[in-house]
Amino acid sequence: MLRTLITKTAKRCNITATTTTRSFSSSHTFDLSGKFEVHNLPFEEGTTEVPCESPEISATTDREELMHCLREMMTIRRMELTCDKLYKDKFIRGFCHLYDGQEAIATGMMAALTNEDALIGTYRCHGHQLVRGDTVEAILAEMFGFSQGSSKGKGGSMHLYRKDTNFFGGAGIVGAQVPLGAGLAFAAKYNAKEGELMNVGVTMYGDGAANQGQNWEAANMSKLWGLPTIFVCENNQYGMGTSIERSSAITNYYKQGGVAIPGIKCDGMDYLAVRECFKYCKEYSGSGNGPIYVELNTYRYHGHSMSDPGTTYRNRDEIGAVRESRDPIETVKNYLIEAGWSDEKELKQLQKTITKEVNQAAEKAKQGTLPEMQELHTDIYDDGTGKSEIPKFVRMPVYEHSVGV
Ligand SMILES: Cc1ncc(C[n+]2csc(CCOP(=O)(O)OP(=O)(O)O)c2C)c(N)n1
Ligand SMILES: [Mg+2]
Repeated sequence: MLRTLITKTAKRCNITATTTTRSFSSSHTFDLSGKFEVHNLPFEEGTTEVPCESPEISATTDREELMHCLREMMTIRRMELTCDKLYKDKFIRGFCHLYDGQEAIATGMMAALTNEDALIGTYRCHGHQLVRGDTVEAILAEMFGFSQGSSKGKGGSMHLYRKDTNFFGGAGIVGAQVPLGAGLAFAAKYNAKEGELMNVGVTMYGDGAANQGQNWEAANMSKLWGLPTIFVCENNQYGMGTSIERSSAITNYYKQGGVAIPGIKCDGMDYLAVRECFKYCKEYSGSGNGPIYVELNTYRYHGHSMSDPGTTYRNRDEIGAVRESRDPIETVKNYLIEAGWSDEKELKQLQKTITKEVNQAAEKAKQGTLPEMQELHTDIYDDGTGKSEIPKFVRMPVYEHSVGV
């Protein structure tokens, strides 16, 4: 079922990789069977059988695409490890949540979406900001609190945004961004052009937020109004200091739509699987079928935040086993080697280059400056005239209008 729908999507989106001009770089098709589970997807036309649970599917790609995504994922990983060090060295302070382990999600998602598809997510947002077009230098400058940073030094690690590529940011309040994502999907539908695939609103949250009441309110409205909302749970197996089994009565987050909204569970450690999953979802929601749930099965290597060593509620063996068997960067390297498109030597060299680039970006970011005092007020109040003057009273009563004055 999913295979059929994805094949159709692939055709319509014209994603079948073609042979490129480089001698060794023909396309290759990789088997993705076992990487998906589906829930309540529509039946194939003319049939009423239950959709198959473990579809066998495949993905076609080429060297250029895999080298590009590897570079991006390695950059995210190196940036996060640099943050870890800079935090310990007290260059970065306050909240800081790292994304190492989850790189295939940000990268794979963007291989299927465009910057016109609005995206909103959690405080664990460094990777999303990078794939939406920001630089390592600006992201690190933001974490240092410098005015050269992505949010002019006023947001920090949790509040990266990028207006020009429709990334509506990292949100600090667990689950609060989910209804905003439905609002972004509403805007996409409102602005849709007749006969064209709609842009979608992607609203991301962690497993720890999956049982928030507001999620269902947003899902219900999305379904009733036929909004192109993609509800994406990055299930990294843990919330803050606790596991999904201890915090959630139902851990099949892709089934949360019950009979109303379908869902897909996808291997979130595999770039190609994530890409295929989002191609399908974009086609499904963008063509007017309403919302869909996605659960990405992933893992975070670091603790929840920098103040969490991450080893009190899980053990080092478990982390080591994931690194060993499911690491998203190693998975892409293996694809490259399997297709005969690269070798250990080239991949080691790439890693060296990226380490150097990120180190240089960090050094440059350190040269930044703190925001001016007046910046405290800019972008805070919008009076609708473009002047954004701060009113004398924001919350206080107008005394002249008060009875008895
Ligand atoms: C409404 C609310 N409650 C509690 C918190 C504190 N808090 C921050 S992150 C977090 C856990 C979230 O875990 P999850 O959704 O799985 O995301 P992950 O950090 O694993 O990416 C909690 C309880 C918060 N920020 N907001
Ligand atoms: Mg989690």
